[in-house]
Amino acid sequence: MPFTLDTARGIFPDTLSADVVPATIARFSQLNAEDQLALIWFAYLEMGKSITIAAPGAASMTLAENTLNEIRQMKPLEQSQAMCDLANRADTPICRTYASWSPNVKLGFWYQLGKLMEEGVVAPIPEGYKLSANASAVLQAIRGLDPGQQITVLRNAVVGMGFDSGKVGDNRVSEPVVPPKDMAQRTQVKIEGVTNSTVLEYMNNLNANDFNALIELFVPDGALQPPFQKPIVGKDNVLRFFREECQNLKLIPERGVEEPAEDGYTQIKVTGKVQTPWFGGNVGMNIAWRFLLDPENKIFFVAIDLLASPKELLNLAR
Ligand code: 45D
Repeated sequence: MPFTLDTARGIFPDTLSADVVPATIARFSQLNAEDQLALIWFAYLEMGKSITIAAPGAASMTLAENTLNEIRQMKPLEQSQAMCDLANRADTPICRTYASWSPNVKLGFWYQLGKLMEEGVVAPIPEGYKLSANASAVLQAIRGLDPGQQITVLRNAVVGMGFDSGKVGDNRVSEPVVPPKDMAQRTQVKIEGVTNSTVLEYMNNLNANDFNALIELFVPDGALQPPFQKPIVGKDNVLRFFREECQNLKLIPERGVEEPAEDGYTQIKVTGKVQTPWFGGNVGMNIAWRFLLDPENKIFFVAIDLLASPKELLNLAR
């Protein structure tokens, strides 16, 4: 029987992903808005002691600038209300604008808001704010995660705020696409146990921001499944995702395994590290890529998983 998207998702079933991330987000979502904001504030302050976050690109700042100015001009109580509205996913003009932003614009907005809160320009979390018992427990759970999992929890918390993005039409706002790296600047990955040209080109093209070359490695109805998300299906959608959310990533694959699958397909699992431009070399996320290639060596499916533990980097079982 030929592969379907559903059966493809099940390749390398022994891969252990960091389920603690969606579990923590689910607990976080149950908290009231004040607790959510205070909890992120405390988590962010604590993490900031050991890992530094890079200032976002100027572009994402410009895109959020109008909304930031609007908030700046509010009275302190209104500022707190605007932030609570975001956490509550309320239907307000700001929450609708927020929903139209790509994840990086959302993160840039909060990065800036955090600075303004520190400077006292925007209403801070009240000094001595006491988290509820549940919120303290969630913060404690976050403390126990590794840095790659912590930043994923923060990112997913931020991305989930604002009005339901499915309900705001498709006036999407994202940073401009950077040109691909010059050929002379490009790096070539080496993966112990993997020589497949499509997989190597996937890594090299993504590292070079060469999304036009990258997308040609996929079959027309190919799919890509980011960590903790449903698959994105079809070349147009996958290309848009690359352009909106995948600029300046650094993929550092380490090892992998290739083996024939049914109907002339090939399944390949690769493990290694990924760095986000937000934290650079300070945070290496432990990642697995599970590729299913068709008989023409095109990508039918690839899943990207955030791994449960570093031990999983060595788990190449089929
Ligand atoms: O609420 O092969 C305050 C794909 C308090 C592509 C705050 C990939 C109040 C294919 C502190 C102000 C992309 C899938 C908030 C590979 C408040 C592929 C602010 C994987 C919110 C490999 C908080 C890529 C702030 C991966 C400013 C795995 C928080 C990328 C900032 C992962 C948090 C990237 C930031 C991650 C988090 C980035 C900047 C996890 C960034 C996380």
